[in-house]
Amino acid sequence: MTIINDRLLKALRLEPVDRPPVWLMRQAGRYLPEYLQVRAEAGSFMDLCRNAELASEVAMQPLRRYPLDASILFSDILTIPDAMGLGLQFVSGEGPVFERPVKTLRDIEKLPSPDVHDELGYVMDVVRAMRVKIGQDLPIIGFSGSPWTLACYMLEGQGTRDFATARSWLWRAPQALQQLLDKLVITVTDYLAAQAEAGVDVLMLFDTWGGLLSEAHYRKFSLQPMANIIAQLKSRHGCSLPVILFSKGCHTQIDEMLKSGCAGLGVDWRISIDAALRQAGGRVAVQGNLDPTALLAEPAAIRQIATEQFAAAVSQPGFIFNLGHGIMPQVPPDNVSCLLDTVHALSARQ
Ligand code: 1CP
Repeated sequence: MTIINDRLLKALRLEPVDRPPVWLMRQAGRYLPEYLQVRAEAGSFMDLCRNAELASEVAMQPLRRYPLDASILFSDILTIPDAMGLGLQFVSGEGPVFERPVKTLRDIEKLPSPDVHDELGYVMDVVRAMRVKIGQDLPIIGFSGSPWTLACYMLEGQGTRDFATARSWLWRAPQALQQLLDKLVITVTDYLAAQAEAGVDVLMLFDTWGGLLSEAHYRKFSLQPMANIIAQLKSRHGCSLPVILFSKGCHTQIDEMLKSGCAGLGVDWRISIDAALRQAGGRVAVQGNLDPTALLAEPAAIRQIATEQFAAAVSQPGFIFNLGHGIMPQVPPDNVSCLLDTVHALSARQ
């Protein structure tokens, strides 16, 4: 079945588009009052993720407000460690916490490789419910955390500023860490393939904490596992959906990322969008990269930033307009309208 608005799919194939596709990381979420209402109705955040009707509803909310060119599965990256038995809790005001973090090599050896259809079937139910609501109008982006980013939370037990405990494994027990990453490669691959079967059109790997690593460690412990996933999606599952690879804080590694087999690279604001596009050199699409704090500015400043970003990138093939990280909960929804209206007005003038 073909998708009616196929700008994102075309950009990922580096084909010409009438205007760049636009979507925003974390476009569904706490900055929207209607999201907070549905979350309250669901009970906890995980109850929301497990409820296909409500999760598909919150995925639709930004599409009703804004002219977006893609939807994204409503779920979280931490569903995989939860399915591996770590016991995920969202403590209000503190974010995710695992009841049983990975502490020893024995814990890694004991970690089950979950059957994603059994343990994570609720995620595939959300994909199918989203497809019913979206029809063929827009592509749906499925996603997973990268093995390294998932390992960060599994070893740390929660989000922290510098993930020092997780990083200490790089030095204390690199082989055990590798064993954990190898297990995660298998589960992430199965999980993304199951999302593809359920009907998503694009896959994205969120490697939020790749930028905590040295260049050499990034290549070995973050990028290589992601490249393995991309290769195994094809070889083990015959899945050839485009994969967007987003390693936050890793723009010095773009040349290495180009070898991963990805169709698109997400970049943050530490590199200018034209430099990132130039470096990608028409080999992969580039998605990004406005600093999300720009959405806390006055409308005039938002218009100016968006205009500069757009002018720098619009003429290059494979440009996907996005933020360099997720929308923050304190962003006024009107500022998101201001950003998107500006981008659309600029597109119309092309
Ligand atoms: O309180 C609430 O209502 C929960 C807030 C929330 C939401 C809306 C969390 C908890 N996760 C999500 C949804 C989510 N998470 C999506 C789908 C929504 C969309 O994009 O429209 C996606 C793609 C994610 C991915 C995610 N979760 C990442 C990778 C991207 C990133 O932002 O860096 C990470 C690191 C997480 C972990 C996580 N889940 C939730 C929080 C608050 C966090 C961050 C924890 C930390 O600070 O370390």
